[in-house]
Parts: sequence; C-alpha cells; structure tokens
Amino acid sequence: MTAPSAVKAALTTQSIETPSWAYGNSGTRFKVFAQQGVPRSPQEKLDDAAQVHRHTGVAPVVALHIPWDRVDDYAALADYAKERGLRLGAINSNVFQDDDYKLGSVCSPDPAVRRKALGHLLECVDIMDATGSRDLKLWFADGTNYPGQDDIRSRQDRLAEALTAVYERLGEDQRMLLEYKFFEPAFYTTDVPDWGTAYAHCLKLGPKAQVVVDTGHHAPGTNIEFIVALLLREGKLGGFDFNSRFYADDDLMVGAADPFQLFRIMYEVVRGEGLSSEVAFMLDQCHNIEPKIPAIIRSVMNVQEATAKALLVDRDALAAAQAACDVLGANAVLMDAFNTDVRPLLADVREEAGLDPDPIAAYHRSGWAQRIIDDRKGGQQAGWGA
Ligand code: PSV
Ligand code: MN
Ligand code: MN
Repeated sequence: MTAPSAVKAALTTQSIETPSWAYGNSGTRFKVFAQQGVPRSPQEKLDDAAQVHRHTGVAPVVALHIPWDRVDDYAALADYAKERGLRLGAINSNVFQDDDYKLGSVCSPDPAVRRKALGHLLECVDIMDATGSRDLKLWFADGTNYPGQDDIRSRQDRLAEALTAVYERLGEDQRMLLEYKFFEPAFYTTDVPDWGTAYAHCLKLGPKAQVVVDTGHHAPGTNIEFIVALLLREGKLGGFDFNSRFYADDDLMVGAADPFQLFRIMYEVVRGEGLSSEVAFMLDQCHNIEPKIPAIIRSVMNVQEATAKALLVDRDALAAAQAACDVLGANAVLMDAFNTDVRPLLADVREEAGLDPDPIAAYHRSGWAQRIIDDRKGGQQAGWGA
C-alpha cells in the first residue's frame, strides 16, 4: 500500500470546481421544487461556494454559466470571489435556451442563427478575459430528431467552422473544453455525441482544445475509465464534469450511484499523472430535492474519497502482478485499495489543514443554512435542469 504521507501530500494538490448553477433551484421538466434561502444573484452563489470551500478546503474554484450569471462587471465579480478566497473557473456558454436554437446553434442550417451562437461564444471569451478564467466550456445541444432532417456532414463542417473561430480568439493561456453527450435534447443525431467526435475536432484545432468528460453523458455500460485513460495518454483530457447517474443525464451527486466507477476513473487519472492543474475537476450537478450546500460538500468529499483510494493503489505490486500474468493477484491489488476506509485519512488531512474533520457537521453547526433562509427571499432558478 502507498505510504499515507504520500497519499496525503498528493491529495492537497487536487482542487475541485463547483458549478454556480448547483447552488440555485433546479428540477426536472416536470417540476422545480423551490428551496428556501437559495441565492438571488451570482454574488450570493459565490457566498455559498465560499462555505463549501471553508469546510472542505479543496473547492476554491467556481464555474459560471452565461447568461445565468450575467453581471455588468465581470472583473468586479472576480474580485468579489477573491475576497472570499475563491476564483472564477470555467465559463460555461449557453447556446441552447433561446427559441432561435430550435434546430441547433453553431450547426443550425440558418446562417443568422449560427452567427448569433458564435457571437455568444466569443462574448464568453471576452468574459474570460475579465474574470481571468482559463477555460471556456462548450456543450452543444445541437442535433436532429429525424433521419433526413439535416445533413450530418454539413453540420460537422459548420461545427468545425465555429470552433475554429473560437479557437483563434483564445488568449495565450486560455483553453476551450469541448463536452460531448450521446443524446438529449436531440434524439436522432447529436452533433457532438461522443469522445471520438470531440477528440477529432480538438485534435485538428490544436493544444488549447481539450475534451471534457461529463460522467453522465454516456450510454449505460460505457467504460468511462477507458476513455479517461486514452484521452490522458493523448494529452487531450481537459477536465471532468462529475455527477452520477442511474439512467441517463441524471446529474445526481458524484459517487452516489457508483463509487466503484468513480474510483476506477480516479485510478486512471492517477495512473496517467492527471492530478495536475491541467485537468479541471468540475462538478456538474443539480440538487433537486436535497439541500444544496451540504450536497455539494458531500460531492466534494466523494471525489476526495475516490481520489484517496486511487492514490492508495500499490502500483509496484500491481505492475508486478500484471507482469507475472497474475490475473487474480492484480485484481486483488486494486480491490484492496478500493475496499480501504479512507475516511480517517481524510479526517487527518483536514485536521492538518486546520479544518474540522467532518465538513458536513461543521457546516450544520455554522448556522449558515438558517442565516440564508432568514436573509434571502425569492431565490434564483438555476436555468433549467442542467
Ligand atoms: C446539459 O447536459 C448539461 O448538463 C451539460 O452537461 C453542460 O455541462 C451543462 O448542462 C451546463 O450547460
Ligand atoms: Mn456537463
Ligand atoms: Mn449534462
């Protein structure tokens, strides 16, 4: 087993990015259940994110979603974050919520719609300049519902054209993260349905274009850790949108549905030297029925637990068993790490950082939940069931 001190040291290098929309009200297409005390502004979302960071110590970055987090002065918003020990992370573009986007955005057959969508993406890069954000996250709802509705290849050409324009606009230290999703809202074709399509576009664009793996965006049974291993090997894994799913894009708390899968993913991250700042560990979740801040704290802890277990894998023993063609021995090395209770180790890590060993209990004791219920009336909706 890897020495606990080395595991603890590696754990301190990971930072987890929480999404602004997870702090707001969300729901399904059937109902948004409003909760008391949810943020009424991007600033209040940052106030809540600061609580998550305060109790976990590893969530100093917050992703924004434009236009859901539209403000007049983005540099001032970045200052607001900084004053709370945070920084602004990925800017998530939104080319799916306007009526104009019924037949797609950058892939639409209508050139005026394509121009509008590209204008929004370029505006997001302007916002990155103001906030100091490194990453532009691109998720396209584009696709078709019926065979013959539009030309699959022409849509790829339009996509490539828009991505190229955005790529050329990126600054020296900025990146674009292209996210794929196999279906929904389109049900016949999706223009960026899988890692292969995202990878092909990113490869042509250049090193500043990277693939983002949303763990809820695959067909059931897909081996996500294989995709992670491959993208890391090719230097093309820009980050994760973590969440968990039982059926489709459920956006439940990461690690809730399948902690073993999360461990397997994190093992490939560790194996591929991906615990660096080059890989963004973002959450993309919605908390429709559970209180939001403790749910986000729980999610951060779940990522940490999977990471700790992945770090505990005895890589020398694993390599030896693999080289000896010892199938069961190799599997046992991995399972030993997965079956280790890492909660005491993580409690130590927190205490050594001056934090409460139990972040959820510390949050409940802090009084923040009652304070926001008292102070905030009429909280914001996250947009839609992102
Ligand atoms: C839609 O599926 C989605 O959940 C994507 O995963 C994006 O990352 C997110 O919305 C925010 O736009
Ligand atoms: Mn996502
Ligand atoms: Mn999604």
